[in-house]
Order: sequence, then C-alpha cells, then structure tokens
Amino acid sequence: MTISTDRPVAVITGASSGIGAATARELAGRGFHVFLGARRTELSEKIAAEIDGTALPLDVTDVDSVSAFAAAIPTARVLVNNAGGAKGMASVRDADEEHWRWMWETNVLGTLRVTRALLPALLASGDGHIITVTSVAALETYDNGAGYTSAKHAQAALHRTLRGELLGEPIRLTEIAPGLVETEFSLVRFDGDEDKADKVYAGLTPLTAGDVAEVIGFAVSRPSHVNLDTIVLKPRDQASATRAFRRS
Ligand code: 8X3
Repeated sequence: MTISTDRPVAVITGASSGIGAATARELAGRGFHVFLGARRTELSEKIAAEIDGTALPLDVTDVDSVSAFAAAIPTARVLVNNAGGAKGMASVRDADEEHWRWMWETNVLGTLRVTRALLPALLASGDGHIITVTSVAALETYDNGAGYTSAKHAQAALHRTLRGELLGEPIRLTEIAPGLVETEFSLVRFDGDEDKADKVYAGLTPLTAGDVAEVIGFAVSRPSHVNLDTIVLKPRDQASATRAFRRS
C-alpha cells in the first residue's frame, strides 16, 4: 500500500528520537510530508500524528524491511540518512566484534540500503536531496573509538562518492557532521549507563537535536542550484572530537 500526498516528501531514518525526530518536526514545519522510518514505531507514530506525517516500520539492517519501507513511499524529494549510532568504547586490541558488526550494519550498510532503495524516487522528483548525518567521527579518529570512527568514515566515503557519481543528475548531497549532541547516543553507546552517558556532556552546553535539525532545514531550503556539501557543527566549547573545555 502506498500513501499519496500533495506535499513534497521527506524521508527520515532513525526518526523515533534525537536528531531524526527533531528533523521530522523541522521539515514538517517547512511544508514537507514526512515519512518517519524507525524500529520503535510506538514512538514514531506519536510524532507522525503531531506533524501529520506517516510512521513506517524500518530496520535498516534488514534488506526486506528496507524494501517494504521504500515500496510504501510514493515519491521522495529529501532523504535524511540519520539511523546509526555507536556501541561501546574499546581499544582495537580489545575490540568487540559484535559491536563492530552492529555499527557497520547500521551506519554503513544501512545508509547504503536505504539510499539505493530510494534513489529512483529521489531522481524522479527532479529535485532530490540526500542528507547524511555522519559525525566529527567521520573526520577524526580517537582512542577506543575505532569501531565507530571507522564506520562513520565509511558512511561518509559512501556519501561523498555519490556526490561524484550523481554529478549531472538533479540531486543534491549534504553531509552533516555533528560533534557533541545530547541525545540517546551516549546512552546507547554505554548500554544504558546514565552516569557514563552524562559525563560525555558534563561541564559544557552540548548541541541539541533541534540545533542540528535547524541546520538540516536550512540546507534543504536553499535554492536547487546551491549544494551545501559538508557542514560540521559543534558546541562552542568543543574544538575537536577529543578536545573540549569543561567548567566544573
Ligand atoms: C558523535 C560524536 O565525538 O562522540 O557522533 O564521536 S563523537
């Protein structure tokens, strides 16, 4: 079953919380019919009801789930590849292969699957836009973070390669690379350990999901000939992935 709409369509993965949910609200406010893809549909359905959008089940690690998701979307002008995340922090010497597999499946192969599935619809719109939310971890490496930084580097390489491969097609590509954003990110990374997660943002004012969503809204709303290639955003007190000023 496909759902028809008069509004331009934006598709967001990982839309049940954090940057994905905030971007859903932002783009709905800019006149889009938003399709929210997420595993936790009990959360995405609430957001969809608020913004007159559509929540669909999506597990980006599952080929059949991605196919069913794409088949339900009639047309697409914007795709926001937001699903992904980190699991664990360990040295390469002590790497947990299951954690690595999860990070590569969600961030890298998830982005590949969803982008390929929606590319025909984005091209057919005559004015497509692919936004990929990477991270400062796509630009830098840091100790005990190789599982995540390698996945984010690979996701970014995929996205940047498409910028060349689609040259001449009616499609823009924007990479959004945030630093410290307070979402469920660290809670997931540290398997629900709130103390560890809170410490990541302690002593400074982190970005909010809304801060990132506003920037995505800005990129999407430029005229069609303007391609914002890469946008790196960090809190004022963060200079790099490993260097932040914290007040006690
Ligand atoms: C999250 C930012 O610095 O924790 O994507 O890798 S960082």
